Amino acid sequence: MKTIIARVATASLTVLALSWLVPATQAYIPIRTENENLVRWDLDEQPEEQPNIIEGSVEFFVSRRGTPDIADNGDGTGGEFDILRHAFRAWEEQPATKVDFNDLKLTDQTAVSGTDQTNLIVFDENNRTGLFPRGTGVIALTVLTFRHEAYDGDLDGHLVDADMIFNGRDFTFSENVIPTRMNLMAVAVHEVGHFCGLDHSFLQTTNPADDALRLPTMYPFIDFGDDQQASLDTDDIGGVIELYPDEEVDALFNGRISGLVEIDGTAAAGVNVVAYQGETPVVGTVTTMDGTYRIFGVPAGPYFLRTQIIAPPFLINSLEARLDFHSQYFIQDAGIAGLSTDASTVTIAAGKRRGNLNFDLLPDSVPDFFEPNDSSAQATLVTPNGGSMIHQFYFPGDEDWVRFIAQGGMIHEVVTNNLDVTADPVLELYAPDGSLLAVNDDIHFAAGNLAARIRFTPAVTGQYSVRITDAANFFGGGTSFEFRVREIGAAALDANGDNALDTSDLLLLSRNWRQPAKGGPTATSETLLDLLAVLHR
Ligand SMILES: [Ca+2]
Ligand SMILES: [Ca+2]
Ligand SMILES: [Ca+2]
Ligand SMILES: [Ca+2]
Ligand SMILES: [Zn+2]
Repeated sequence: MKTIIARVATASLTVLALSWLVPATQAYIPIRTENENLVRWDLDEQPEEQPNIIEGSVEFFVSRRGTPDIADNGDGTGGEFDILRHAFRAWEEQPATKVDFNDLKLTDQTAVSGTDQTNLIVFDENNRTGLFPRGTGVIALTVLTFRHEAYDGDLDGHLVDADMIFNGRDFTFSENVIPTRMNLMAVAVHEVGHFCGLDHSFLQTTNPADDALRLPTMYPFIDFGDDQQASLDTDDIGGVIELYPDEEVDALFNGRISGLVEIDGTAAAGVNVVAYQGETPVVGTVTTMDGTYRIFGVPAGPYFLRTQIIAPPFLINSLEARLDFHSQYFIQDAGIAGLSTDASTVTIAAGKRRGNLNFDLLPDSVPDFFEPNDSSAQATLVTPNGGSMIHQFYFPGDEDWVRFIAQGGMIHEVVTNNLDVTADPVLELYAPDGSLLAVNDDIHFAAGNLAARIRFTPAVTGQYSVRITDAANFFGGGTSFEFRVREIGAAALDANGDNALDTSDLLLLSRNWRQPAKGGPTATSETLLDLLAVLHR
């Protein structure tokens, strides 16, 4: 019998605590061995070598006791058992990945062991596993045990055991979304991501639907009654494709991106590289020790690539994060700010690989191209609907000024996004005559979204200015964020007057169209088409 030399990695899911919720951008990260090989199941392994892989499927057992929180049929069907089935299915049903799981089997076993080669799922109601000390806040844990060999060892990183333990003592799990309970599906889909070999991802952006943060499944925090992590994002899917690609299917939909990141000419590990469509981060990853990165599962289409500073090291035990750089931007000839060549549009075609997409970044001790921009006289001129600028505060009390020409009668938005670790920007908007028009600190503080946003409709065309400061006067590495000026559309189409154009305006206008007010202007079908065009721009 073969001796298993194993390393153990644990990854936990923690209750979302606002004081901890430091918005930072980070993308999917596969767990790696110290030799940087991927930690994953070898689906080709035979049962005599690896008893929990049977004909290419990973086998797992669930303690017959389940959880008392959710009613089931008593025979391993219904309730929590079906939720766990669906959680595994959420990953294996992704077409571009080969990862596959057997249907769950029931067991009387409740003892967790990383060396028994039995993948066990158990709800721990009294901390008999010893994994949940009082006050831990940890909702669930996945303990991975994998082989450890020399760098070129064929077996380095092969998973041999994965156990998933839910903290049933401190948390009540629910089948539905209940504000005081943990949605079991959301927690389980996250844990199955670890079971596959994925680490946490911090990719986040403002969700236009409710101004809360939109998070991938592998985000390490979850709140009571929140089920958004039950459905996989493109970022999660990119991770599982890297681990278990179905090359043929993947090539039908997705391309891949790779390159090298250097800071001041030196290879940089632990730097986030993220592919954006428009202003939305879609998928990304983190550079390895030699500064290279590979992003899998990039849906065909045009992208901007950006480097981002990743989350604070206390949240990441596997990587030395680089926090001391900024992406490069440049000022075009006309004095208008633009993206630098490191963020030119990259078009990804299905089945194709784009290599050598390299970054040479400046250390953050070098002020970015927009500095000095510390007064309205030094404000950087930008065009609405241009790319995002990445700003950072360089000294205590640093302020960044931006100016732009806004057309009268058009709704505009000045907005920050993708805040780094300690950034908490505040926006002040000034009229052409220098008077203060509006101030905003946080889009949605209660939901943990510290980004700032102001929407307004200028009566007349003119030059408006924005002063950006940090709410806590923080500066240096970790205070970067994106800033953008958008022209949203004509205020005349904003039927409900909320400075946004969306389907509620469409509904109001279409109602007007069907029932024109007597003697008033009649909206035409042409107007509706115009509105649709604006909405989909
Ligand atoms: Ca086990
Ligand atoms: Ca400044
Ligand atoms: Ca803020
Ligand atoms: Ca509206
Ligand atoms: Zn986790």
